Amino acid sequence: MRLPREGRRRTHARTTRTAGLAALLALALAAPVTARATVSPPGGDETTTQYEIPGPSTPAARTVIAATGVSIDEVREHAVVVSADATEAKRLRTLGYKLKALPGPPSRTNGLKAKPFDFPPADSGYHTYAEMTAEIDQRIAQYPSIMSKRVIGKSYEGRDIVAIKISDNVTTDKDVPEVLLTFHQHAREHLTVEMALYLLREFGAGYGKDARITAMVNSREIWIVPDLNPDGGEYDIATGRYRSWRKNRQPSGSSLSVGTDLNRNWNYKWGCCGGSSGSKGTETYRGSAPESSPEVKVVADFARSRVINGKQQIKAGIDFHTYGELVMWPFGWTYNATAPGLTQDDHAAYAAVGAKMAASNGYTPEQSSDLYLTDGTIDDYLWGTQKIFDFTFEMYPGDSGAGGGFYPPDKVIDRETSRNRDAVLQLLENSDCMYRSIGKASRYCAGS
Ligand code: NO5
Ligand code: ZN
Repeated sequence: MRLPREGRRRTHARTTRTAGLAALLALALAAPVTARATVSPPGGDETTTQYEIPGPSTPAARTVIAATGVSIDEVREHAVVVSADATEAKRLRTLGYKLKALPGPPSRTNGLKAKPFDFPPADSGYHTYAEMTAEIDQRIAQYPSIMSKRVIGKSYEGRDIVAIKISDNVTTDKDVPEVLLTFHQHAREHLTVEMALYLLREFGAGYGKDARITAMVNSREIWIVPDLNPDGGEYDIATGRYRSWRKNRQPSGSSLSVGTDLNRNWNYKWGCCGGSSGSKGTETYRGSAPESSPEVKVVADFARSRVINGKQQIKAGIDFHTYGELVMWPFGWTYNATAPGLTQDDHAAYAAVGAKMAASNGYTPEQSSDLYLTDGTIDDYLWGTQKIFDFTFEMYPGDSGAGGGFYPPDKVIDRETSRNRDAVLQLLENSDCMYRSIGKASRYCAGS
C-alpha cells in the first residue's frame, strides 16, 4: 500500500494495531482455506477461467449465454468474454458455443514470493481490507470537520461495512440532497476500492481550496460506501495469487457451493427475467431470496434509513465496477428504454446526465441492458423502489487486451481514478434536480 508522505507518521500506531488484527484474522482464515484446497469440493468454490466466445452480437444473444450462469466480463462487437467454471464451460459447449481459454490473471510477483492475504508485490499500490480501513481512518482524522464514518453492518464473515459521510457540519443531518457512492460489489474489481479512497483524498484536500468541491461539500451530503464485498475481496487475494472471484463468501444453504452475486440479490424484480441464475455455484447466482446476502441487506437498509418524513433524501448515486469504460443506467431487467416506473422524462434525464459524465471520462454511455439482461441489480432497485438516479460505472480498462482486465497494474490507479473526478462532480451538481438536464426543472423540481 502507498501512503502519502504526510500521512505516514500520523497512522503509525493505528497501522501497527491493524497489522496485529490482520495477522489474527489471517490465522483464523488460514485453516479453512488450506482445508478447502485439499478437499476441493465441487461447485462454487472452483476457480473460473476467462473464455472468448465468438458469435454473439446482440443483447438477446448475449443474454442466452449469460443464462448459463457465467458472468459476461466483456462485450465486443461479435464476441464476448465470460468467466466460467468447469460446469458452466461444459454447459456452453453442449449448447454449441466455441470457447477459447484466455490467459489467467497476471501473477505480478516481480520475481518475489507472493504473500498470502496481500496483493502481489508488483501491485502493492492496491489496498487490502486492513489497509483500506487504515486509510479511511487516517482521512477522518485529517478532515474531521467534513468527514465521519459509521459502521452500517457486517459482511457474512463479520467484517465491518462502513459508510463515510462527507459534508460541512458533518455531525448534523442537514436538509440537503444526498448522494450515494458504492464500490466493490464484485470481489475481483479491486480498482473500485481505489476509486473510493481517491474520492476521500480529493474531497478532503480540495475542501476550501477547489471551488466545485467546496460548493458540493457545503450543499450536499455525500455517502461513500467503499467496500460492499470485503469477504470476496480478501478471498480473491488470500493465496497471494489472484483468483478471479466475483461473489461474496456466503455458503449457499447446505450445499458446498459458495457465493451469491451481490449485484443480482437486490429486492426489485429479483430473478424476474433471465438476468441472473437460480443455480447455486454459478457466477451470477442470485441467492435464495432478495437480500439473502448480508452485504446487500446492510446497504439496502442503509438506503432505506435515509427516508426521512416519508421522503428519500438520496437523489442520485454511482455504483462502481470494472471493466469496460461504460456509464450505464436502468433498467437492466428489460431491453425497453421506458417501463412502468421509468417514464420518458426519467429516461431522458438519466441519458442526459449519463452522456455528460461519459463526455468527461471518455466512457461509453448506454442503458445497462444494451449489454445483456440483468435482474436484481442495485441500479434497478434504487431507481425502481426509491427513485434514486443510480448509475453504474464500469471503470478501466475498456477491454482485456492491454489493460489487464480485472487486474490492471497498480501504476494506473492514479490516472484511472482521477479520470472520474469530473463525472462525480457533475453527478453531485445535478443531484438537486436531475430533470434540469432536460430543461424540465420547473415541472419536476419546483419547491425542492
Ligand atoms: C455488471 C453490470 C452489467 C451491472 C453486472 O462485469 S460486471 O459484473 N461488473 N457488470 O453484470 O453486474
Ligand atoms: Zn461488477
